[in-house]
Amino acid sequence: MTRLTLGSGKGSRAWWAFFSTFKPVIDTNMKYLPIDSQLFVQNRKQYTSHLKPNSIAIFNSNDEMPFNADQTHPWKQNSDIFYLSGIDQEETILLIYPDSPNPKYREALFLKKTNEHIAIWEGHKYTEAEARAASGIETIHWVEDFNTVFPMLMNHAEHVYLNTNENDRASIKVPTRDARFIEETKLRFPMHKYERSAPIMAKLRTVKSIWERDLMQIACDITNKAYRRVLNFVKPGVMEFEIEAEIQHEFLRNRGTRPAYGSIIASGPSACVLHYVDNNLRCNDGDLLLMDFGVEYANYCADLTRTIPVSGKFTQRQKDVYNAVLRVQKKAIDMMHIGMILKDFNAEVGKVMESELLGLGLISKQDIADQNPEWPAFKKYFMHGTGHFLGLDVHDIGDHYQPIPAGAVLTCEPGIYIREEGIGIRIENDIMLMPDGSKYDFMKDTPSEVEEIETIMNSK
Ligand SMILES: [Mn+2]
Repeated sequence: MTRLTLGSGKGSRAWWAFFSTFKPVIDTNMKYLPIDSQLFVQNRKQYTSHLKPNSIAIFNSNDEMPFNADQTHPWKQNSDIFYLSGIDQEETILLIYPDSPNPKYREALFLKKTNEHIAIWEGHKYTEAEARAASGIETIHWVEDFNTVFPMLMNHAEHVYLNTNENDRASIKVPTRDARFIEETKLRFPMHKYERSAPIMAKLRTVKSIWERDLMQIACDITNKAYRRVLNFVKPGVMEFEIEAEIQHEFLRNRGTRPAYGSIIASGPSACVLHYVDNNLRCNDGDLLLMDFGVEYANYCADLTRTIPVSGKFTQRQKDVYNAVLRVQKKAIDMMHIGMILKDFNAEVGKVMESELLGLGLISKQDIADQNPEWPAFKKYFMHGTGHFLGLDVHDIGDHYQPIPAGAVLTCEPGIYIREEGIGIRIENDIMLMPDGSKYDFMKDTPSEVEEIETIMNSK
């Protein structure tokens, strides 16, 4: 089996160049190329180091959500089980029991059974050998064996770590497989000591390894290609959904799984609607076009925003506002540092934005003097935060109240939205805080200067 080593730290260029010549040796059902299983081996090692003695931990896949008839919604693996196993398949269970009396069950995977019949009707599922190679886990069972193995191990374990979705932004309306498993297990084994995996996962997943950085760089490179494609496509009269289609085309032909979130393709006044995803309007001459999109590659997300002139040339007013946003973004990236707290960072960037808005004549010194400290004057034109964690999820897990560790990846996305002028501008890059104090910009090759944008848009 061909394994690519992504951990060399030499960056993604060589890896990217490899794309054109690479012929996958194994026939997996994934579009992305195989990932070095060391990533998952190391992740499990770190996770295990946080467990109390004699603990068993269980992680479940996400459900396939019914659509209509016999269809299901597009499926994404649960980020935690993927992070710990690399297995990208529904109905998977991961068991971790470092002190298992039977060493075979220090770690084990339970997978959806495959056979010739299933392969013909549903397509390829992991074979035992493939699951072993992808995860680095030796013990592979079919999922129906779980109900025999698990109770037997539970008789020896003291603590049980179960997984809950504790993302601050999540509003959970449907019980997940993990949630149902918690209910069943607590009913069946009421006398065990239950613990939460979520705080451990948040801590671990916030810090990206060099393997993860390389995967995220691939996602950002694909996203950059889509952006450049669009720069040569946009002209007055095109529909927003035609632009969205160009982006999707570029995502898929580069092994992207799908958009990491609903693409925002917002021309003119729509750009002031922060989560505009209708994408059904015509792009008019003289308007700006705000595009917020990113691909999902190997479950990792890119998150890019660029704002361009539909005509290929900014008006003076658009350029002034645009450059104000760009200056705020550059200063904000400079201000990002290991140990910062997200809330404080937002407040500091707010100060920079305040002075730019004064310069543009959008707010006055009096507005600032009279402002409500809970909702400062700059919020009228910049009403969202500057950044969020990014990784396996676009709004990735991470603690907003704790100092941000080295290895964290955050977006940096200031914006100015002037509804009365039909101007909405946001510029977003993805930044990793490197252990040496430097900042790694995943979007450094994704043009954001006025001149670069205009030059590319006007060259064909
Ligand atoms: Mn974002």
